[in-house]
Amino acid sequence: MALVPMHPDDRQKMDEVVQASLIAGVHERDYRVITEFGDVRWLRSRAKLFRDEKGAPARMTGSLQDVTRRRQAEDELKRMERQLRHAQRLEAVGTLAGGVAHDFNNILGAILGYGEMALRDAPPGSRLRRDVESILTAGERGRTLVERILAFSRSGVGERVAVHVEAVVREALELLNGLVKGQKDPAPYRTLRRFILEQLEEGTTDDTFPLKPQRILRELRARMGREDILISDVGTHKLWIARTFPAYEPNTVLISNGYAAMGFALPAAIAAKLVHPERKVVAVSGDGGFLMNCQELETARRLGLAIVNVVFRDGAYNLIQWKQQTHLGREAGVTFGNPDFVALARAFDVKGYRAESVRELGSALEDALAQSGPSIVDVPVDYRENVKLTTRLGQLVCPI
Ligand SMILES: Cc1ncc(C[n+]2csc(CCOP(=O)(O)OP(=O)(O)O)c2C)c(N)n1
Ligand SMILES: [Mg+2]
Repeated sequence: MALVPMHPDDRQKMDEVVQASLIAGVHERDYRVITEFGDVRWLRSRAKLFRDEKGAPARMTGSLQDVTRRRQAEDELKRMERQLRHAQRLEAVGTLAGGVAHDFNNILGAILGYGEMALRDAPPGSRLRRDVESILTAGERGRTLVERILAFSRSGVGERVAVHVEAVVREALELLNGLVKGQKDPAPYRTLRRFILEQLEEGTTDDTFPLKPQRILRELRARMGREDILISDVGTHKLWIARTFPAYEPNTVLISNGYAAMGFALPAAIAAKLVHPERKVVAVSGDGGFLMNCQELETARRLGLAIVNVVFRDGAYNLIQWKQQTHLGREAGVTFGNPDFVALARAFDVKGYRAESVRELGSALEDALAQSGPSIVDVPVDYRENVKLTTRLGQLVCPI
């Protein structure tokens, strides 16, 4: 071993390894050598001991492999891991510092903002003025510090620009005033209100069967209190409700708009009743939408929620049917058969009513509204007056 130009730092350890292998019989160890050009290279020594017949060490045979590249790659990997850990620690410190600095910046905002306002009222030369100025100077120093911390954490602070809010608000008000000029006239709103009431009134005298939407809604409105809640599903019935059913208090007529998901009314009514158990809650659905979520009758019954489900029954997806007729002059795939809704109610062990006349509708609603659990009121509807609704509304929307 002495002949090998071994790195002096590895010599002692290698001697120990060789000594130990005299007992163990083998060794494997990496060590460094210094070449004639002064480079350091890594060698892997693997050796096996052979003994004579008396068991004394006779010779050692083995191999030396240059593993410099592999060792360098391993060292590089370790160095990079150390660097990564260091960077992660710095990142964490930066994030923490950035968070603290942002909070502190907000606090300083209040100190400097109120300080500046206080300075306006502080008489020149007064002690108050000097004190406030000292606060502001300290605050400004704090802000410089915060900016440095934010720069360190690489999250900049927004530039402070004085905004004269009063001027902006005044200008906006003037603009708005100009826009709403002439709109303050309540006449168009009176017209709309009159239209809504007229539509409902029309229902008063119309006893034809199947019932017209206005008539059904009038019967319903007459039996519901101002704070009671009506929830509409999606379909033609919704248009009639949205346009003609008066709401007296906020959030008492809830309608599935936007994506307008059918099947909304019953689950929404369950929620409404849970929130307002003291109010009456009515869910109005078309037959199509009601059949999409009628399994929730079980939920309503289990929770003991008095919800009246008025089902506008026309055996069709009327809103779609109406559109097809208007745009194409024909229809396809929009009619369907219904179950017996009274029997369906019985199957869920809830109350079921069928209105075969206006009078029956009135008494069914009264009875249903007095129940302590959920119910279905099946109402055959005649949608032939839909066109009347849109024509009249078309004339009405323009003046507003
Ligand atoms: C989940 C869902 N599917 C489809 C539609 C599209 N859509 C809107 S209204 C409507 C027909 C509604 O029929 P119905 O519930 O019987 O009410 P009606 O129009 O007959 O009053 C359909 C299919 C929708 N809004 N939501
Ligand atoms: Mg329908």
